[in-house]
Amino acid sequence: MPNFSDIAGLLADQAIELPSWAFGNSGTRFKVFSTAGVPRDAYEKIADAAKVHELTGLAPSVALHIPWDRVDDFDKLGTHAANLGVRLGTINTNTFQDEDYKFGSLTHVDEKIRAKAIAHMHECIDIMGVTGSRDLKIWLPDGTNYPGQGDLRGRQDRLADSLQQVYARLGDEQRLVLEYKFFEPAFYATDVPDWGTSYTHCVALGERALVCLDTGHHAPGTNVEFIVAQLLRLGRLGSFDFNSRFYADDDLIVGAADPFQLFRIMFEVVRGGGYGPDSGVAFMLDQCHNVEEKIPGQIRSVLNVQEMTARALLVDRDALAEAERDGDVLGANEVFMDAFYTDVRSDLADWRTSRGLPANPMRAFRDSGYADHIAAERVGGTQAGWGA
Ligand code: AOS
Ligand code: ZN
Ligand code: ZN
Repeated sequence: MPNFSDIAGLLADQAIELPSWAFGNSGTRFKVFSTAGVPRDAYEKIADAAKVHELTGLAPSVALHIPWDRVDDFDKLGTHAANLGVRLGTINTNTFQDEDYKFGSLTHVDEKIRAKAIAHMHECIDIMGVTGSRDLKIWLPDGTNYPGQGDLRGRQDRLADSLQQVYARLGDEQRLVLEYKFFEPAFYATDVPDWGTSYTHCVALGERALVCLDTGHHAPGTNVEFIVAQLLRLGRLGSFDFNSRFYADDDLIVGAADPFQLFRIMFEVVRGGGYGPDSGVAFMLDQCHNVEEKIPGQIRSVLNVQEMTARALLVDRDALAEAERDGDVLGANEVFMDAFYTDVRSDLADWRTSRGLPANPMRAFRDSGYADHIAAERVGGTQAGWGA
């Protein structure tokens, strides 16, 4: 098995984008709990995200959600981010919080509402022009709750047409990433339920349309790393929304529910050429911290991704290939598991120290006084949350 020193250099390539909404209040349909010091606007969300990057060196960009993060001057927001050592990343569209979208957005039968959804996405692309963002991320709430409620085929046809109109607006350096989800908020049929549907639409659109894989958006038991391998093989894996789940779209801290799955996913990423600055794969978190502290929740998340990436990089690929060729089932499995069971935590602490980062970012955050500082400072105004 390689030594940690053999892979240490590769860890410098890791960049995980933080979602602005992770710093706001969030909850379930039962209750949204509030937290002291929660950001009141996009500027404060970016400040919190920058703190995560300062302590971990792993999170150089922040994804925005429109309209939640709409500001008067995106140029100014970009400068604010740069001053804090981060940049603005993916722009997420939102067609799920408007009365008009009750029966769909890009798939709607009413041409006026469909045009409104397309116009929203065009506005997001215009914002990308100012923020310098590469990716427009589309997740749709579209779908139906009862058989017969909508014409499944007609909805696909309208979706294809709408996506084409959105895609046509992209600049040469910009990309569209289409996220899939098998259920919720629609419970019978979702219009982009799986990677195959997303892939089919992306291929029809063109080279700059790619699939976004949210790790929490699959039926229980789905082999997610197989989908990773397949999309990389097809050259259409655009981005990850990382989170973890016990039951459905739980949006819990990535690697918390099933670290082994995260390891298997990162192994396929490395195996398939998806790791590294030029891979074209964007690694993002899509999480909500309902009961735990939000900034430490994000720190824990990026550290979990780093830890499983390090273990995935430690797999002895030559020994694995040999065992696979020889039909040595248990030998191959042992090579794989040896890397998974390797505790890299103290090596990672040394790696951080060598780069001028705190050995223990969780403790460094606790000791920094930042939580008390924002709790005292951010009083009044409206706390921004999921949907605010
Ligand atoms: C929804 O389930 C998706 O995961 C989206 O990525 C969504 O835009 C994001 O969770 C923010 O609400
Ligand atoms: Zn997502
Ligand atoms: Zn989701």
